[in-house]
Amino acid sequence: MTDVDKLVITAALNGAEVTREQTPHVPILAEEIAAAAAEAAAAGASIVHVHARNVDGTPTQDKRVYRDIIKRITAACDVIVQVSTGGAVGMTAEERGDVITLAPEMATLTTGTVNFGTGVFMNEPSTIERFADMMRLHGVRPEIEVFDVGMIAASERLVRAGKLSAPLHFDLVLGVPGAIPGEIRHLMHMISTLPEGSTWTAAGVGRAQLPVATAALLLGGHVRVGLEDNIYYSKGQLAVSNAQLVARVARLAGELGRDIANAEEARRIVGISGRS
Ligand code: KMH
Ligand code: ZN
Repeated sequence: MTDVDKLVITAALNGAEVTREQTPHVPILAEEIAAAAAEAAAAGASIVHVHARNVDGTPTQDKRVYRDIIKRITAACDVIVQVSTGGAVGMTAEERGDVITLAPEMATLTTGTVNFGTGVFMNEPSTIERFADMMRLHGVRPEIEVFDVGMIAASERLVRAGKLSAPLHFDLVLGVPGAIPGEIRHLMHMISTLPEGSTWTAAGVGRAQLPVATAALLLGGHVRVGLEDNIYYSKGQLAVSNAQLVARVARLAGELGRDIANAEEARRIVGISGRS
């Protein structure tokens, strides 16, 4: 198996919206996020997708909090730290984008607006272009976060406009209420519209997490799991950690003969070059 065939597992550790009331296991403080990252990395994750939180658990895009999170994770383990530019529903574009100036290895870039539960995840064309410009300036590898199929075509327009460089790396997110449903037929359709040469990860939300992850494994894609997207291990049973969800994907991959990429291999696979 060559490096490119190996499986990149992303652990979406906490998100912006998951609360301690919903699950006591979601990491909030920087030290908790770093510990969760190290555990997830030991279980097979090579990317951690992180959101910053205030100490009371509310979401923040404060650069100082992200700086602390990145420092602690980097000290704890070798993993790609992918920060969120999505933040939380209702945040301004200005507050969301500031984290890019920290020059993390990777950051999310959503290429369209979508209903997101009871709110609207707003991404105006000017915001998307600005975030893309900032990522290019700071040497940050974008992960194109798509919640519906039109966002894939939007990212191709950004490549044509010189705002993004192909090949792109996508995260296909399925199952957010208001966005593309978490069904395999929709995953197949999304994959069929990806630009030639792209790499892709799939993330199923809620009960779609396990079926979408399994389909991605079979289809040669990469997988994202974690408490941001799904707080349950099985019906009615909370996952006790991000690592538990990662470990299940690693076991499935083992059964299917798919080797797991380490962080260095993952950097090559998703197109991060010359940073470490
Ligand atoms: N919290 C969502 C509104 C991202 O991290 O880039 C957006 C989100 C996507 O989680
Ligand atoms: Zn996120």
